[in-house]
Amino acid sequence: MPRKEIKLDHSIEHLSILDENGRLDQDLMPDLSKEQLLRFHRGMLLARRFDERLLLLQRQGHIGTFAPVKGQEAAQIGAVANLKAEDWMLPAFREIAAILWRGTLPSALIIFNAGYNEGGKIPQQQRDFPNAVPVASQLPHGVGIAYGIKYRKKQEVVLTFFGDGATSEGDFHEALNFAAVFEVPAVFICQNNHWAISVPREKQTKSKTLAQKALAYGIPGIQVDGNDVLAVYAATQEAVERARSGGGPTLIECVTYRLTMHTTVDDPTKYRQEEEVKIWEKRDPLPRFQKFLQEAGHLSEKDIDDLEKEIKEHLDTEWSEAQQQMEKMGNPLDMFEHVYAQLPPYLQEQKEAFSQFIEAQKEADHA
Ligand SMILES: Cc1ncc(C[n+]2csc(CCOP(=O)(O)OP(=O)(O)O)c2C)c(N)n1
Repeated sequence: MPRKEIKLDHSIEHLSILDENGRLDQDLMPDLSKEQLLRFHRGMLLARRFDERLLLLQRQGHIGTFAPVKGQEAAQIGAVANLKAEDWMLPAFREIAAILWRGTLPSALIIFNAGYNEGGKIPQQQRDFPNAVPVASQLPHGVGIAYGIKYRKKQEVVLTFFGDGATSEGDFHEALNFAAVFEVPAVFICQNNHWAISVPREKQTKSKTLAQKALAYGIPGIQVDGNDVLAVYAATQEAVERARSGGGPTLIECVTYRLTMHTTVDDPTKYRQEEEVKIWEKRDPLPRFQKFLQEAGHLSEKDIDDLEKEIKEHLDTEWSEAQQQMEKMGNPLDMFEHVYAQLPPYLQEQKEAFSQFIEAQKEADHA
């Protein structure tokens, strides 16, 4: 038999609505009220300021390591703003903006990052999953939930966040394949921030885009400017509507950039060039959106100043609240709680040994 061609009629769309200078493509503008636009702005600014506060707290030794969101606020707010309370959100470990948007308090995130279990407790009615630290593990979890939603004939949607590095994991491919075959209501948001710790996007995949990986699974995929909150919102809105109406999953690649370190234990100057960061600083999603809002007459300098003040006060209060709560926590023996109703003998032994160690330390401190 001769070789023959199987023609594949595919291409990938790239969507951008606000350019780098905050200028709008009117034809593509999603239908959003002034109030909604201002909520996006507040969500992005709150995440930016909270991220900065977490970095200070980490540098002062109040909390442990965390993964900063700086630069990726638009990708997260634009996506999650499409969810209803009954929808599900599964974050990776950099989703500070999305988590705050869904209603988690800054104090809870501070407590979580200070190492207390209590900070990771999600209220019963809030359909968010805890941070997924194993890269891409949240994708099969999300698809499992989405399968359950379909099975029960509910109208809910599952949105999962992950990075460019996650697309190299088996979990990513299994999740997309399953989601596609069973047409589950899942939206996959890939934040292509160009780096997976020290591995650049070019070394992650030979594919031209990450969005095109959708084609292999037979689902819609789109690449958007991930620093443009309106483009992310519009693409996710389409995907969420499709998922809710039985149209199955979508992969969205948000092209963005991690402006600071991978986590607070990492030094990006060891592996990336300062010039690259400078280029992306010019594409920062926050000033770009502010410019647009100001030019549209929705936001004045004074409004920004007032909001900055309000956010600072809010974060001060949340930090005091977190401190007060943490004073009542912090028994190191808590790590033995909440997994087993009855501790297995080897853990019981460890607990007793650790308890004796703590007592001995206390006595040594007093001596
Ligand atoms: C399964 C697994 N392998 C390796 C790691 C170590 N690790 C932590 S973050 C990270 C890079 C993740 O990059 P990406 O998915 O692009 O997300 P980003 O951190 O850029 O937001 C790696 C390899 C891990 N946490 N889990």
